[in-house]
Amino acid sequence: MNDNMNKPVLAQRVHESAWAHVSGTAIYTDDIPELHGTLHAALGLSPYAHARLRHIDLSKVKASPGVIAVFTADDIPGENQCGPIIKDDPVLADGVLQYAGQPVFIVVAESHELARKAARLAIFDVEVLPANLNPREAAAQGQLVIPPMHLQRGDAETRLTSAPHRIQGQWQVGGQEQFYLEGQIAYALPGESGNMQVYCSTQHPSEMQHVVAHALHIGSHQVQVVCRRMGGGFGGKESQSALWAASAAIAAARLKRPVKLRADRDDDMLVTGKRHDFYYDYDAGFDENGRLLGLSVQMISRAGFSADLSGPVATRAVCHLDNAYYLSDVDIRALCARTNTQSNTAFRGFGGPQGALLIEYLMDDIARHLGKDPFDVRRHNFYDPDPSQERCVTHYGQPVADNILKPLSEQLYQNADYQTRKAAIQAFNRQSPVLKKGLALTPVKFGIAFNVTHLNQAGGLVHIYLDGTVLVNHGGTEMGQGIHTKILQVVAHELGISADKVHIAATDTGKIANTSATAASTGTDLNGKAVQDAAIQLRNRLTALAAQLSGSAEADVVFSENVVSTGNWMMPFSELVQKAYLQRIQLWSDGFYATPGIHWNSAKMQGSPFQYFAYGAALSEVIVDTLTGEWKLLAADLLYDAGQSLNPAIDQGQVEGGFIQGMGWLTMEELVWNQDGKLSTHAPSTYKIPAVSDCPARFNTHLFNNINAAETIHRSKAVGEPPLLLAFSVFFAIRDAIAGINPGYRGNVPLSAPATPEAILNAVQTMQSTLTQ
Ligand code: MTE
Ligand code: LUZ
Ligand code: MOS
Repeated sequence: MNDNMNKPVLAQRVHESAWAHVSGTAIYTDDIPELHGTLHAALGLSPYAHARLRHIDLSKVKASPGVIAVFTADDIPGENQCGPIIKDDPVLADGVLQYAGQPVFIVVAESHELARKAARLAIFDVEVLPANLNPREAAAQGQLVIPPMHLQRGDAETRLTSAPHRIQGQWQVGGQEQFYLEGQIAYALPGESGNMQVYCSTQHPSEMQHVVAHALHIGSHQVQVVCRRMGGGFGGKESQSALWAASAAIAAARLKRPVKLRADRDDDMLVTGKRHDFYYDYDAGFDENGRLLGLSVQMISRAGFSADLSGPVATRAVCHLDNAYYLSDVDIRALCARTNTQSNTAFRGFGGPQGALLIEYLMDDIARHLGKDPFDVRRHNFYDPDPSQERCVTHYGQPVADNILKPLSEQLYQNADYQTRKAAIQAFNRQSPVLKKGLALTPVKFGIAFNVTHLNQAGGLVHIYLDGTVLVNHGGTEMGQGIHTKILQVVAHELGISADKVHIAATDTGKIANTSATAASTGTDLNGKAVQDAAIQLRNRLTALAAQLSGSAEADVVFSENVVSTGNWMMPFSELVQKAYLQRIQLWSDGFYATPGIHWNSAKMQGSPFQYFAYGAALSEVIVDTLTGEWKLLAADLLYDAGQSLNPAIDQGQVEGGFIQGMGWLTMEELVWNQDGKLSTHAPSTYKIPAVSDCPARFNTHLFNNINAAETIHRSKAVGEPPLLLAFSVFFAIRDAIAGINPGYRGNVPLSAPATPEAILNAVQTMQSTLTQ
């Protein structure tokens, strides 16, 4: 890869930590040298899905070798609470056990191993209560963590009854474990006057600061949270790092010693929430051409025992039910069911994938019902690109003003040879009784901005030192996605200096206050603009000085390649900085950004919640073994709209990674709870995520040539989450292969998601039975 020093932005550049990552020198929270006297904590977990806790006998825990102390809910100095929006999420269970795996006590010992061993020795005296493990049943009983949501436009009921064709049914999609490689971890260091410093692997340092302050009953100004990087977050460290930060801090405050709490994989998976599994009831009416006329949908999500982020996740699901398609007459309900399982949370896409997947399922069914090509039906339902047309406004009232669905998907259709390959697959399937191939081309439209409007703000802080080097702080966190690299590029560009002169400091609540989570794919959009604001202020001050020193107009001053020049006059950037210092010019600046033009009425579910849309399309080709249900992805062609990409190398990595992660969700990752409500898939031995060997032999990723219509940082577009939805093409290619068993069949191919080999085999057998009928 070309490390382009001359062109800091809009150019390929290696990840700022790439060398440290591959050489093992990158410092993660667990690698921070431990202070003398550091103790290690582990959590004691509930063995019951639902029970009243009468008494807990901790004598064996306390007597276990190396144990220093054990803390329960009663020992928390402040609030026993870590719910991000609704306060229904205790740090430690108090009185009632709400899921198997819920933390009940903290044990602190001389070593990590000794703490973990002791944590198993508690004796629970409980009254077992009936556990609700089924989201459909919970919703039917009115067990919801927040009130139901309802979005309505037009008259779905009338359009459904008058439609020439109608399909009704139920479907569901499974959840997904974030499976960040670095597990949850926090290292709490007590300071003087009751202050607390916490190193934590988190997407949301400010939220950790506030949760710790409340738990310790101190002010937020007494808590400092620092995160240099995460080994992945994927949404799982947006709110749910709080439990770990609070527990470590509570123990550290009580013992006045540094305490580290590092979850091992099993505990991490048993304790923390995942992507919500969704349960759908749908009723769709359409015409002969496959155009949707009316749609009524109810979505039930598994919230788990508490609300966490289930509300905004459901809102995003409702707002992405359209994916790329105009919905004239719709009625959508969303229910967040309370179950006695982990509290589900953010996961890449944040409900968007669960909403959009259903409409893609319907597009596929409509095409099969009418005997049409699924991509033809899809493009026939696309939003109208003409902004004066009614068919360009989303069901929540936002016009799709920057619609490039047609040119983008047509480009992929042509370049990836959809027609030729479809014909070749049909020919292959005719002569191949056991192995069947399939393909699918699916589009993506994804709204960019937090759907909670006030979260769309960010801060930056830029320091220029006297040697001309620059230190940058901003509110975003690095989880591997490359935000620090992009931020560094933005600052280097504004100051006309090479990237090696810029360093991005660890994210620190003491540097930038009241930050939003690095989430909703907005990290670079928000923080990039904030640091640009700071850098421009500094450049303006230096420009005035350069104009004065050179006797030329400010408009003629150029900052480029570590030199400041106008006409014949030039001066190294570092020299100009020293001159500025001697003239007592301020050499550091803050910056701020708030996304303009967005608004949202949550009661009506109407507004313009997104700043713009990101688009993409994918064509996947698979082969399925109809005797075993095994399958393989043969080829994937991905096209993604990153606007003017700040860094095409990083964006390509995000597109490929998101796609493979989405493929894992829809085809191999399966969460299973046993009849007692214990998650039995809590380690890689039983929970299968995609590996390198699952990448297709033909794997083409391209960025669509586009410029963001919205005025974003260098007109780039967000890239973190939307590519996950490109994996829909894999699921529907598998469905297409199964349909190949009986090409004349005009019904629903009954494939459930995830399409594991078992699910595929079930669908194959059902399809085979249609042959003999
Ligand atoms: N990429 C890597 N390597 N690791 C991650 O944890 N998280 C994803 C995405 N890409 C993630 C990732 C999620 S869920 C989000 S919201 C975005 O990155 C957040 O970063 P951004 O806003 O800077 O794109
Ligand atoms: N909204 C959203 C949110 O669209 N994405 C998020 O990650 C999020 N997180 C918290 C609250 N609202
Ligand atoms: Mo990403 S799910 O918004 O952290």
